Amino acid sequence: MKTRNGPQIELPQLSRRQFVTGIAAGAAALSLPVSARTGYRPAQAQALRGNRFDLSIDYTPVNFTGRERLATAINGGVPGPLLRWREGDTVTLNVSNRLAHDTSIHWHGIILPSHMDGVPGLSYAGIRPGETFTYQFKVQQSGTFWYHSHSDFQEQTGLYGPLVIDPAEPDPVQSDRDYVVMLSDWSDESPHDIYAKLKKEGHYYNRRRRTAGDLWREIRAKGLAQTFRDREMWNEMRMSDRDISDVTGYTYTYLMNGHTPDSNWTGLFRRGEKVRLRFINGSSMSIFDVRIPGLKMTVVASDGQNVEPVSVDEFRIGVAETYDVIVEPDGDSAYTVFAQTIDRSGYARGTLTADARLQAKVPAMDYAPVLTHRDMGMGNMGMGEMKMEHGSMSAKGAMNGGDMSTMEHSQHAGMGDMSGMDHSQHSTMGTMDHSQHGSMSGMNHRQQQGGTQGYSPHGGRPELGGMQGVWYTDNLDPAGGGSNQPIVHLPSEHGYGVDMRSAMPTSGLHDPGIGLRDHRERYGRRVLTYADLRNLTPTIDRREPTRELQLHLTGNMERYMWSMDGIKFNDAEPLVLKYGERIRVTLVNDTMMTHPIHLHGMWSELETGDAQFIPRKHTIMVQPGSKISYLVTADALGRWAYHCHLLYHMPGMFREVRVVRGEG
Ligand SMILES: [Cu+2]
Repeated sequence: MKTRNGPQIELPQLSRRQFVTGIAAGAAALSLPVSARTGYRPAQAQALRGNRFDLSIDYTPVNFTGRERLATAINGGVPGPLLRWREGDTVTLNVSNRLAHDTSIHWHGIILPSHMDGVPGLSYAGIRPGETFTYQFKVQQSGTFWYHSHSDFQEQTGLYGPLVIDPAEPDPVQSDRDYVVMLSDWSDESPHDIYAKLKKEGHYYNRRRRTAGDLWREIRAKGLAQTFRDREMWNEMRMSDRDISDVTGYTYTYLMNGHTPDSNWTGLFRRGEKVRLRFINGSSMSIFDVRIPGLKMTVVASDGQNVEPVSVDEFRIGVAETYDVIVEPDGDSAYTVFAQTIDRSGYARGTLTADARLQAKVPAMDYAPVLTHRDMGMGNMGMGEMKMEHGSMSAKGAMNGGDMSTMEHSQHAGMGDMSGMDHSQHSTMGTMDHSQHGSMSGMNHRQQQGGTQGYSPHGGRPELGGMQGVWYTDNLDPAGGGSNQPIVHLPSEHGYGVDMRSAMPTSGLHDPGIGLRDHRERYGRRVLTYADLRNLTPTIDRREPTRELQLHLTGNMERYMWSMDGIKFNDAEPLVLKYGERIRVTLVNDTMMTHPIHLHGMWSELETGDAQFIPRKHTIMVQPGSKISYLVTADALGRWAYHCHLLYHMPGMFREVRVVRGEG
C-alpha cells in the first residue's frame, strides 16, 4: 500500500451502497495506526501470537495501482495479520464484522468441528454486520496454513491472511529465519463487475487471443492446411487455445505479502543462514509458478504437512495451496523471489537479501503456454502436442521429460497409428459420447470391456441416500497408486453447461503442468510435480478404500458455467459419506482449466505412488484433461464444503459433503 493523502476517496467503481459506507470508512481510516496507512510494513510486523485473538473486519483504503480503493481488511491489513498458534492449544478467536454485509472467516486446512469451519450455510449462518462471532477449538496439527472469508467474493477485496502453527514436538525442519510469502491478486474492479464480465464473455480478460500476425506465422511454420485444421478444431470447441486463466494481469496487480512488484517485499538474512519461506497462495484466481533465480529450493512441506525434502528450481502453487521451502542464500548476493502467473500475464515479486540496499534483476517472464490435445483429455498424443507447442518440443519433451515409465501403458497401446490422424477428427473426439468410445484403439482396457459393471450412475448404494457421481465398489485399485477405473461421463454431463468431456484423461501426477513441461529441457530447471511428494512420516490410516467416487469437473467457458458432473451446486444433492469409512476420490477434469479442489474438514491424501508415505493435502490441483486420485478418511461428522478454490468457479463447482453415522 502506498501512502494515502487525506481522507478523500475516489470511488468510481463502487456501488451506491458501498459508497455510503466508503465515506464512513475513509473518515475512520484517519485513526488507523501509521503502519497501516503508510503501506510498507516489514515482513510479519503484524504477527499475533497466543491463544486469544481479536480480529476486526472493516473497510480500509488501499492503493496498489495509483488509485485509491476500498478493501475489506482484517485489522486494517491486506493481507490480515499473521496468526501464530501452537499445536495442542485451544484457541479463541473473536471476529467482529464492521462491514455493511455479512462476512465469515474459514480456517483453511484446519481440522476442527464443522460448526467452527466458518462456511455460511453449512457451518453456521455467517457473521452479521455489527456482530462478533467467537470461534473456539483445539489445534491438532502444525504447519503453514491461511484463513479467508467464505462469504460472497470478499477474498478478492482483501479478506485473507496467513496462519502458522508451531509444532508441539521439535520441528524436523530447522532454519535460522522464517518468512511467510503470501501471494495474492488485487483488482481495482469490484469482484461483482469481474464476475458479470466473465458471465457475459468468458474470454473477457484474455488479451492473448490470436491475431492476424499469429495466423501468418503459423501458416509459414505449419503450412496452410495444417493451420486451418488446427484452427477448425479450436473453433469447433468454441475455445481459445490460450485460455489459461480466466482473470488475468489485464485487471490484476499481483501481490507478495501485500506488496506490489514495485514496492518489492524484502526479506533479510545474514550470511550463512538457512531461510524457511512459507509460500501461501491466497489469490482469488491466480496460479503461480515460483522460483528464485540462483537458488535451489528444498521443498519440506506441502499444505502444512512435512514431506521428504525435494530439491527443485521451480514449483507451481495452486490457489489455496501452501509450500514450505528452505533456501541457503550466499551472503553477498540479493535474490529475486519471482512468482509468475500460469498464463504469464503478470507476476508478484520480492527480494531476499543480506543488504537492504541491494536487489537482484527481475527476470523476464517465460513464454506463454498454449493448450494442446493432452489438455483436452485426449491422452498423450505425442505428435499433436509437438506440433502445437510452437514446434519447440522434442518427443522427449512432449512426454513428460522422458518419464515414460510412469505413463498409462494401457492408454498408449495403439496410439502409434493415431499420430497420423487428421486433426479435424480429434475435434469430434473431445465431445464424443462415452458409448462411441468402444471403437477407439488405445483405450483403457477396462473401458473396452464395457466397464459399466460395479458402478451406478444414480449413486451406488441407495441406503446412503441420493448420492451423485459414479461410485465403484468392486475391484478397487490398492491404496497409494491411484485409480484405473473406467472413465464414465454421466448423462448429466450432456447438457449445454458442459462444452468438453475428456475421452482419455492422463494422470496428473507426473505432469508439472501446462507451460512447465519443457522447463527442464529449455532452461535446465527441475520442476516439482505431485509425484515428488512423499510424506515425511508413515501413512496413519493404512486401510484400503472400500469405495471410490469418480467425480468430473465440468464447465462451459463461453457461458462461464462451472459444475461437477454437469450439475451446479444449487441443483446438487450432498455427497454422503459414512463416518469412519475410507474412500477414494478420483477427479476427472473435463475442462481446459486447472482447478484447485479443496475439501474441508478432512485430509485429501494424494496417491503419489507409495502407500506407506501418502502426503496429506487440503487442496489438490487437477490439470486440464487429466485425472488424479486421493484417499479420504471420513473422520469428521457434519456438513463440509468441497469446491474449486478459483473464486469465480465456486458458485457452481461446489458440493456439500455430509459425513453421517451409518446405521448398524
Ligand atoms: Cu475451478
